Amino acid sequence: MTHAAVDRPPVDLTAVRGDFPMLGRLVHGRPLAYLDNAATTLKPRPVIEAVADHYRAEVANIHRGVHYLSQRATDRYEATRERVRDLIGARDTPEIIFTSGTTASINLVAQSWGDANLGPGDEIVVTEMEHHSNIVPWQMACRRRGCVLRVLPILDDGTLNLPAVERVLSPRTRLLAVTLASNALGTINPVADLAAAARERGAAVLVDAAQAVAHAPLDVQALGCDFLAFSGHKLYGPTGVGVLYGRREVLEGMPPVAGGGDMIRSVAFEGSTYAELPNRLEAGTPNIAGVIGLGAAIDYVRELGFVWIEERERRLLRAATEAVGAIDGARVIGAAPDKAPVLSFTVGDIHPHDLGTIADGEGIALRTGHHCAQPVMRRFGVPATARASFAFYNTEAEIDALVRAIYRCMEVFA
Ligand code: 7TS
Repeated sequence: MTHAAVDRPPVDLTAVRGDFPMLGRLVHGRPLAYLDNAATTLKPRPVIEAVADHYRAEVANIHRGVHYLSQRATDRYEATRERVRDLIGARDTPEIIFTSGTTASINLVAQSWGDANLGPGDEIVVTEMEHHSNIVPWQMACRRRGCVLRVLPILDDGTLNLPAVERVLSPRTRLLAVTLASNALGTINPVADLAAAARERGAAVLVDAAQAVAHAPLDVQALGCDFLAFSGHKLYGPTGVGVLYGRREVLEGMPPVAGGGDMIRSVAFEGSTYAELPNRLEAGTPNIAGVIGLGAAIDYVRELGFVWIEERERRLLRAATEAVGAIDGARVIGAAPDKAPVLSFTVGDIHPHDLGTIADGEGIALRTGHHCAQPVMRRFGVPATARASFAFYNTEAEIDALVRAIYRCMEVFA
């Protein structure tokens, strides 16, 4: 990767913030403090321009025209595939499959790989901190294939109960599906170790990198995973585009679940044959502009460099954890030593939705609810939390504004 600290001029935060048009807008007459980056990130100008340029001047479908524009669109689309390969350290470019997002990527594996590889009595292991999109597709696969879903529990500090790995993994484990970073707790999981334990038992490993991809460099070889999924929109890219990485040998064995254009070698009524990877798993016209926008997002992030991004976000998370943690009655949920920049909390008996509403009035975008991780809420005995999730463009002043909003809320609901 090219994110070494050496040879890089210091990053100018004001200039970086200037790259994001949304940071210039007001909400309820207040400057926007966007603290919902775990839900989706704001988009920098190069991403917006890449998408707009495609629609303004370069519209064409891919993989099918000899004409100039079609070839150009194809080149740009395929150039993003290569950028993704490089970003996550995959060996081969055809190991990168474009989908509509993390959810679609996981469902593709559950349906295609699941139906080809799972049978009655087989076990799928997930963790208690998974997003619903890394639980429900496996429950559906279990129902279809007669498998059993097993769960790796969470400890009080929001880390995984690692000694339980020996008990939960078994010779019947066919797949470990685990998130690299929790959207509700922030916890970063020791995925490489978990993957090694799963591989020892002959199980495949799927990594949900939705909450990790924007915050730290990824390396699918070092993780030792068979699959990795992420969404473009959490990496400063467009919505409606995502990635499924699959190890080539594993992808080769996966039957397509969607048939149609672009995924075939030849079609006859007697029977059809399928194209090679990656096209075999990308039926139909994809989100061309979205993929091109994702390419611009990857360039943008790598230009900033993960050294700076990690340092900046670590500082923001530390400041926010200290400031919110110091409020009387505040309870921070998720105290793992290694966290993505996510701060989940409750304050006394105040309902998180009330916190969210008061914060909204101040122009602060705060997420409240179960964060599509209801098992986590149940584990910690809360119906919901308020969640501030940070990106490198956030500021200490925005954290101060959050703290002021919490105090205001405490006054209102005293
Ligand atoms: N996995 C994790 C860990 C996530 O945080 C999310 C989305 C998904 C999967 C699904 O991603 P999608 O792009 O396919 O929807 N998480 C959140 C969130 O925390 N708030 O809104 C979406």
